[in-house]
Amino acid sequence: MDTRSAASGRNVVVVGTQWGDEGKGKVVDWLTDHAAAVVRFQGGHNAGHTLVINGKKTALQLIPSGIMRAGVNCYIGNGVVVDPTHLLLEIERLEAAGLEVRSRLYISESCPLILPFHVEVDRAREAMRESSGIGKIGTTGKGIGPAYEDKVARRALRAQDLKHPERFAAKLTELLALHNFVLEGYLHGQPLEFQPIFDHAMKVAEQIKPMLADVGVRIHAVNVQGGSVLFEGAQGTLLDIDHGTYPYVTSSNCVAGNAAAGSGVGPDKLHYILGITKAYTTRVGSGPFPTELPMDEPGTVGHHLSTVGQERGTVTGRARRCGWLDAAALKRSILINGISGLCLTKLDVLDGLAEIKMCIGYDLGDTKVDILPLDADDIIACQPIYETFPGWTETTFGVTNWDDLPLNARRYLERVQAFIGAPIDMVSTGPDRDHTILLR
Ligand code: 2SA
Ligand code: MG
Repeated sequence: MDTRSAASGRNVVVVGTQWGDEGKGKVVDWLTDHAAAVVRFQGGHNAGHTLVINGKKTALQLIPSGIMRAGVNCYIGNGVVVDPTHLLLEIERLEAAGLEVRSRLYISESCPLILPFHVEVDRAREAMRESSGIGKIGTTGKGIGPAYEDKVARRALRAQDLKHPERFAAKLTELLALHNFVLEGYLHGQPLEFQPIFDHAMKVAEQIKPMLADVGVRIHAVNVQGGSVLFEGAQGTLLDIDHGTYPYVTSSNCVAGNAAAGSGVGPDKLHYILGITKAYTTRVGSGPFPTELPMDEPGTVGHHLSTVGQERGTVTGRARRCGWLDAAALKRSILINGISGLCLTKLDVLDGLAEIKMCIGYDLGDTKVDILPLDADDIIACQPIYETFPGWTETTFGVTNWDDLPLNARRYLERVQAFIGAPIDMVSTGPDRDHTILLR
C-alpha cells in the first residue's frame, strides 16, 4: 500500500516502536497533506513532537501535529489526560505564531483532567523513590501517572465536569482531600488549597468549554464524508503501560490498538499502522536499555549519536540515552502493533560512522533469545548480540530517492527489513517535511 494513498481515504495510525522520540511529529505532519483530521489518543503534555517547517522549529505537546496545516481538524480523544492550564498556554503560543487553533480543535468531554495536585504527587513520589534508594522512574513531572490513576480508580475530574461548577466543586473537594492526605501523610509534601485550584479551573473552563465535543462521533462523521483520519501516537511501544519495560513506562497504552479505545472509534477504522523507528535507539528516563552506549567521551559512537542527533528531551531538556538499533526489541513492537509498514528516521545521523551495529538478540544467562524479554529484570541481564555493517562516508541528509543513498546505507536498511519481517515504507533523512524517501 502506498503510504500517501494510505492517508487519502484510509485511516492511518502512527506509533513509536521504541522508547519515544522516533520522529512521529514530522511524519504525522507530512501525512496530513491528505488527511482531514488528526487525533491524539493517549498520553498528555509529557509528549514532545518537534516539527520543522521551512526551517522553523515548533514543539507540540498536547495539541495534535495536524494543527500546523490550515484546514485540518484536530481531536484530543478520551484516552488523553488533559492539563487545562497547559492546554490554554499551548493554544496561546500557537495563536501568537499566527495559527488558527480554536475553531479546529475538539476536546473529548471524557478526557480526565490533570490538576495541580497530580503534578505535586508525581514529583514528590519521584523524590521519595530516589531518597529511598528504589530509584526514579524518570517521569516528565507533568502529573501524567497520578491523573491516570484517578481515571482507573473512577474518581477523576473529567473535561465535562468543567461545564458544571457545583459538580466540579464536590468532586474536587473529595479528590483533593485524598491527594492531600497522601501528600502530607506519606510523601512528606505540602498540601494544596481548594480555592485557588477551583477558581483557576473555572476561569480556564470558560475558554475550554467551546472546544468540548463528542470526539468519537465526530471522527466517524469525517470518515462518512470521505475524509481520512490520522491517529497520532505519543511516547513509544516500549513505554506502554502493559507491554513496555514495566515499571519504567508511562501510564498509558501507547500501542496502535489503543487508537480505537482512546478516541472512541472501532478497531475496524484502523486501516494502516505505520511504525516509526529511529535508525538507532534513544531513551529518556530510567529503565533497562540493552544497546545503550556511553556518551560522554568525544569520538565515541554514543557521543556522536547524542550530539549529531541532538538528543535532548523536547519537554524537559533532559539528555536522552543513546545506543545502537535494537532489532530484537523492534520485533516485539511489530507484533504488538500489527505494523503495516515502517518509517525509518534520522538515517543521516549515522553518516560518517566507520561501522554500524544492529542488535539481533541477547545472551541471557545460558540461553539466547531473539526477542526482547517481558521482565525488566531479564532485560537488565541481557547482553546484546550484534551484527556489524560497514558504514558510509557520504551524506544522506535531505536525500529524497532510494537510489541516491550510499550502497552501504541501502544494505543496512535491507538487512533491518529482512530481520524484522516488516517493510520499510519510508525513510526520513532530515527534519524538514521534504527530507523524505517514499518507498511504497
Ligand atoms: P511520564 O511523565 O509518567 O509519562 O514518564 C514515564 C516514562 O515515560 C517516559 N516519557 C517519554 N519518553 C520519551 N519522550 C517523551 N516525551 C518528551 C520528549 C520527554 C522529555 O519528546 O522528549 O522532554 O523529557 C516522554 N514522555 C514520557 C519518561 O521519560 C519516563 O521514562
Ligand atoms: Mg518526543
